[in-house]
Amino acid sequence: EKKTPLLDELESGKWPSFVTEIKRAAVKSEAAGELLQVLERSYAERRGHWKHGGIVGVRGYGGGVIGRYVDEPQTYPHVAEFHTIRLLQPSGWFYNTKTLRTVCDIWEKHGSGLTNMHGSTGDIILLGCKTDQIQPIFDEFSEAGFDLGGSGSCLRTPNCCVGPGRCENACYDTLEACYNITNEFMDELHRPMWPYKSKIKFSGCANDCTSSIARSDCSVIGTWRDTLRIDQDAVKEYVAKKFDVQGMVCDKCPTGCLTFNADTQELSVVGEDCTRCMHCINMMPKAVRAGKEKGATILIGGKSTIVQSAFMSWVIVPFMKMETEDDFEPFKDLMRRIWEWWDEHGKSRERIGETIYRLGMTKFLKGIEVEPVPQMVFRPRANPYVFWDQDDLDRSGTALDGSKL
Ligand code: SRM
Ligand code: SF4
Repeated sequence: EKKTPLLDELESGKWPSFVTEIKRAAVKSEAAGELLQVLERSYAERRGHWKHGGIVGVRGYGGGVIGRYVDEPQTYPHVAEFHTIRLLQPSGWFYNTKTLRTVCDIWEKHGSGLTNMHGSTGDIILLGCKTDQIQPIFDEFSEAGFDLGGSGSCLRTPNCCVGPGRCENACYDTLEACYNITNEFMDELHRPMWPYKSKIKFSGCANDCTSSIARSDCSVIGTWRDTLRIDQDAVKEYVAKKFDVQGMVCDKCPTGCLTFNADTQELSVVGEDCTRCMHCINMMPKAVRAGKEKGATILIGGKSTIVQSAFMSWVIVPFMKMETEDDFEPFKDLMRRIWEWWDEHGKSRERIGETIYRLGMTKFLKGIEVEPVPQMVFRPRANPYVFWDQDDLDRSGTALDGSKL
């Protein structure tokens, strides 16, 4: 057994270590053993030894498998081909042990036995197999009820927060939405045909547990359109426990729409000023709840750094109902229009946010037939998408509410 002093350092802390796990796998798998050697060498030389190769995949699919080769196959023959397979996640990553055993059994039979549960897009990631094993692996996973996830210039595996599975904050059923919408767009997921990748993430509320706003081209974030519900008896219980309602909640509300009356110990909200940020609910979950009319806000354009820079997604539909299967239809239609516009106008390797950035929001909104609304921008009165009618102005050209234009 060869020594791996640098990797061993990563086993010394108190946290679980991927090195320990790969060493365990190496008892059975020569590929896992060589993987440790390649990694140790990369750490010593400070350079990677992996490269992309030719296109590898399964019949009828364009994505789901990432070709990986080591750059010195003669030194590391067992990882000369070390391809990654992506499998579609079950919504919220719920499994029973039988299913997990099935995944591991198929993978140990044909691949390295190493998994990455889960990749940060959401897939079940199976690390390391040879080219001639890809089709048999896929066939067995198909039999077991699995399908490939996304890779390449296609829709990537949609992802959701655990939502109503375990969380009382969820404003819509993220698990159902993710499952239903993934099934609808299987073709877009498996057949790369766009300028670049496109991701959808479903978060049940503005806590955004999937970080969709920074990590997906389309964020579907749960919200409500009526007013926060406040249980005044529960507010009094917080006060009795010396919780600082004024300092911790009202003073930190980003729009200053909450008022706490210290005499009556009542909390009140100006509903139309609330941006549904979740701060008060997070701080006082027993006293403050979302409204009753729940749905989702649709945002577009989030992504990582390549081409322009990292973008956060921004609002294009302030509120969409998401209660029943029928409610998903307008969302699906919207996605089709968005992808069609991007496919027509986007340059190669440009994410949708970058195409919008280059051509302008006005063109984008026209292209996808969505009316501009004030929620799309940070300060509606200083934005280029909201136009004032003469009726909105007095004779001096000042808006009727007195604000400067
Ligand atoms: Fe990624 C490229 C792995 C999630 C942004 N990503 C790659 C490549 C192809 C780079 C490479 O050649 O080494 C990696 C393939 C590795 C392989 O052999 O499998 C790679 N990305 C991963 C995974 C496996 C990391 C992980 O272990 O979690 C994640 C996918 C697993 C899964 O399907 O679940 C993974 N990549 C992400 C995320 C996070 C997310 O999806 O939530 C991002 C940021 C969000 C975004 O999409 O912008 C991300 N990966 C990128 C980018 C930059 C894209 C951009 O527009 O700026 C690249 C570069 C590229 O595509 O050339 C990239
Ligand atoms: Fe719960 Fe909101 Fe997090 Fe989803 S995003 S798990 S609904 S707190």
